[in-house]
Amino acid sequence: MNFIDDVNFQVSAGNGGRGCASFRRERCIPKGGPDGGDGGDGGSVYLLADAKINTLINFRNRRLYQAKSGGSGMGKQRTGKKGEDLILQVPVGTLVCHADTGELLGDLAEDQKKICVARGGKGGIGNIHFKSSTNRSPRRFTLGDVGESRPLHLELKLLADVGLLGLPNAGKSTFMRVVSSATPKVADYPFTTLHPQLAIVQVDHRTSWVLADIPGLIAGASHGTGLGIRFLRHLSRCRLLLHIVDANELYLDDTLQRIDIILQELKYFSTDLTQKPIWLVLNKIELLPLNAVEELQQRVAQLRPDIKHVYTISALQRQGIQKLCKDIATRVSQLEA
Ligand SMILES: Nc1nc2c(ncn2[C@@H]2O[C@H](COP(=O)(O)OP(=O)(O)OP(=O)(O)O)[C@@H](O)[C@H]2O)c(=O)[nH]1
Ligand SMILES: [Mg+2]
Repeated sequence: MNFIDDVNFQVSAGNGGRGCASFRRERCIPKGGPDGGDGGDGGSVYLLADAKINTLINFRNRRLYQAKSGGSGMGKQRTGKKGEDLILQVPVGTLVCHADTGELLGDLAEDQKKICVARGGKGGIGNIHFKSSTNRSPRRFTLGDVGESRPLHLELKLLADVGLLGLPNAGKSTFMRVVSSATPKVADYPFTTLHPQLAIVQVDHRTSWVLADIPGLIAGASHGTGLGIRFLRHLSRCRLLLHIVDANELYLDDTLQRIDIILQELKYFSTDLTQKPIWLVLNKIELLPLNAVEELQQRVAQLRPDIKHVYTISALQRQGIQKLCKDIATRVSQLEA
């Protein structure tokens, strides 16, 4: 498994270094006065979104990430060294929550967005700052502040405009291959796709949209059958869902039950997903006998008048692809606006 989309770990910022109590001691300068410097600030822990990363797998094995503490202040008014910050790179689309309270701390939805998840402690104050007219030789100094520490829960929700849904073998990954330069694995057996993948679909030189392919769903997925429905979370930010159905199999069984299996699982996962526009895409139409495509379209229109958008394509033979991609681009830009 090289794709991980949720992890828990603790982050601890560095403590501030302690301030110094010291006095200037030099030949011919008696009572040189206090010269203890401040402690250095502790390093903070940051999360940085990086478009080159697409999984949280790097966080799988470690429970604690700690930034460096600040150095102690020293004599001759020298300030302690600042503790180094710790910057953890995460995929774009990572949601950051407090693991215990569930409070949302940030949404790293853009490349290079950075948030501080644990602030370093401030350095302590050296005795030089406590000098006053009534106390010329203070021995006072302060310890540095303790750095922040908190348990985090990171959850990746991929950022795509359009998400693919469907039973295994419907041709989702084939569709992705045909419309983009991505090369997801395609094969004639169920669950070829084991984790989500993103690709950019370039419609013309000015228009593009992002497509997400996720593993196929089967009946009972919401109860853990097959690969379950956990990957559906990656569709939660999509504007439009494409429900890909094997037209040949849909044609052979008289009911439209295949369509409902997916919609049912979607409902189990969250009603938010069922509120999204869902377009039905009947794939593999080149396998159907003559006139059967029309017959199937009529059957869908009759039995499921609620499905407003029905497209017929053959991903393998690239039929109907261009029109579908253009329509998607138009719809995505409308939904964006
Ligand atoms: N005849 C025909 N076969 C197709 C078409 N599109 C896909 N296939 C075949 O259907 C099989 C499954 O395709 P995939 O793209 O792997 O299907 P998937 O929906 O991604 O499947 P999972 O990843 O298992 O969920 C492959 O053998 C493809 O070659 C099509 O338009 N016509
Ligand atoms: Mg696939």
